Amino acid sequence: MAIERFNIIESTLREGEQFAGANFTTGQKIDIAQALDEFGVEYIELTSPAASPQSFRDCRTIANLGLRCKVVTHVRCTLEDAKLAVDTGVQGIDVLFGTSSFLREFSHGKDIPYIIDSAIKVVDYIKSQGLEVRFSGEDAFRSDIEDLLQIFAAVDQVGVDRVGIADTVGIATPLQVYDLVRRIRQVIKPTTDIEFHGHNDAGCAIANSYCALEAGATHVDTSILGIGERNGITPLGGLIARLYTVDRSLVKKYKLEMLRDLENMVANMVGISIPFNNYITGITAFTHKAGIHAKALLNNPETYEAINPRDFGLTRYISIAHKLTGWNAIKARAEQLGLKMTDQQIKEVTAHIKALADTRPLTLSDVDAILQEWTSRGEREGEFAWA
Ligand code: HCA
Ligand code: CU
Repeated sequence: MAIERFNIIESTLREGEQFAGANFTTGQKIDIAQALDEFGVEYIELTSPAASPQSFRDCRTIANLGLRCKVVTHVRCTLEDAKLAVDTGVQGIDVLFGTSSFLREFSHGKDIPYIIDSAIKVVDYIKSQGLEVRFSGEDAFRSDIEDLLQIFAAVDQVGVDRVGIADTVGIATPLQVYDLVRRIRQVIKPTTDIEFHGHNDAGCAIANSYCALEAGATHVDTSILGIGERNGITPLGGLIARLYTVDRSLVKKYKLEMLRDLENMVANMVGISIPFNNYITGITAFTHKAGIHAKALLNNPETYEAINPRDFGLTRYISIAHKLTGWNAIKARAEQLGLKMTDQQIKEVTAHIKALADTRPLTLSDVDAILQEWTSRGEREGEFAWA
């Protein structure tokens, strides 16, 4: 199914606060909220105001910044939490109840009729306050599907805006996500939205989020660099990469050139560095190495690039200082340095560079120096050439 509309619920300030290294100050939260708003996410989700007195104050502060995006907060499914959330001035509330047998047995100990009853009361109350409300089943993929559908149908009846499924322990597969979203679609009104929240324990968070959208989900949760409980959730940049490579127009509503700065900012705040293989912003994400790749890339970058680095304000690199290099790349570098060399000379110097790289690691400066030296040698020889 083609993705027609979707919204990102950016949860760096909620799920991301649950990351082991995160301890955001109020100022840092404001910086993150403003940057995400400028980037263009549709929602930002904040830690429950019931979590601590400072969480309540921060929630109120951010809800009143006058951001363009919707500011929502996350709460347990109780009237007390919902009232506290309303008092902060947020525009929407994301309500959560554990629906899996694990959570029902080892966490809150409540049965399905009790869950339905509380869900209806809380959703009703939030709607009566004129706020947007979402009801989500925690650990949905280890919940009984019939139970889940029954709960969603019940909250749909009382006007919930969105139902959500959380892959809390990161076990779902893309096909399971697809199937569950389709089944939910059948029991709720066509106008009710569906949200997916996916953990990355088994490396499927991005694929699962994408499949949820393909199945008709309308909202996906992300965090910057994927930070969250354990190894986190769907990373904002990864979801963007997934959508961009399907259809660039899906992500043109975001300020893509801000992505790297956003990630650097949060990485610094939580004391991590951006992995080398990160989607789009990893240090090698646009570095091309093998001679064959470099040659084709010089003719047309799309040959080996699904993502144009310039759309993200980034640069591509061609790595030439190694044994896999090729003469086309070396020629391009010589031209860039303004050196005049014949194709024959380029081929000879390339052979020399490859042989040298077999004996020791080379840097770009080494290659540049070799090219300079080769050219001047050629010129000297030229001086003494006899006609
Ligand atoms: C958690 C809760 C949650 C909630 C997701 C949601 C999850 O484990 O702390 O509200 O949709 O993964 O179940 O993040
Ligand atoms: Cu989560």
